[in-house]
Amino acid sequence: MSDTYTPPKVWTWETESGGQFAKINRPIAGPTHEKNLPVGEHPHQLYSLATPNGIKVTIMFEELLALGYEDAEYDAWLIKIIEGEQFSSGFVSVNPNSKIPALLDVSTEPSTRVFESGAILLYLAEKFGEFLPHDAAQRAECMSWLFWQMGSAPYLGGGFGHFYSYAPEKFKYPIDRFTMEAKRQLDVLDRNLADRRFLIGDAYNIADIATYAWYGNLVLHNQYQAAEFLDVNGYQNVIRWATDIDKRPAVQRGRRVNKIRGPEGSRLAERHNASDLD
Ligand SMILES: N[C@@H](CCC(=O)N[C@@H](CS)C(=O)NCC(=O)O)C(=O)O
Repeated sequence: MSDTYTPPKVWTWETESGGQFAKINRPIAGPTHEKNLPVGEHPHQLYSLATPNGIKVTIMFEELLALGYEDAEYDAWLIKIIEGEQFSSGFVSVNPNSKIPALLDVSTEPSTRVFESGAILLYLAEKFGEFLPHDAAQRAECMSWLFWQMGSAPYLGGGFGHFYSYAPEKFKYPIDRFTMEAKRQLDVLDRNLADRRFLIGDAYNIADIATYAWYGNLVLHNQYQAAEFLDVNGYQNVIRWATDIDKRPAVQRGRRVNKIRGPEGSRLAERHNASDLD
């Protein structure tokens, strides 16, 4: 093996690690600058970006609105993570972990902050009584897949995606390590979906929304330009499930919110009214 590294006794933060996120990565938490977040007129203030974690929440809002819940209206403010906007004092007060998505529900007194995409999905599902089974066994299965997604995707994104796509130099060891895991996860999903339409059976719910945002993107939208490398066609049940979800009007709307890259018509930097998407 070439280019081996002998770690020092104590790691120190000396140089940028390279790569597109090098400028924003820091080994410390907390705000870097004072700036308040904007607040619009709707009950829900979302601070986000259309990454896989971000679109989970915009899809959920659009699904709730599609069901007719007018009080699921939301303002979606753009947070440019590449410019470090997640480190403003305002953002940190909503999410001390400085990562999108972050939600402020201003319809409660006092306002309720929610961070972590899985927690936001659960909060909204409970608030509106939708996309979360009432039956205890079904609910447990839904939670299991939701938490499976939350625990698994960091290996796909922070592991596979980082070393295969973002790292300035490519090394076989981490790419092999995380490709193995990404493919294993796809196989877990594929086997589960062999005899189920959605992750827990016939009903679409927050576990599907969360999991589609990552694994649907991977198999249908060539996330990390890795569809061929991962041979995603080997996971036909995942492709069938993701295609079904991808066609939903609310999913198509939610995917466009806070999106700043891609063809015009596929992106909407901020969303403050339903008509912004029409
Ligand atoms: N577990 C978190 C992960 C959120 C996350 O990693 N967000 C990324 C974008 S997808 C981010 O904000 N990165 C900015 C940073 O790391 O500074 C969640 O699901 O909400």
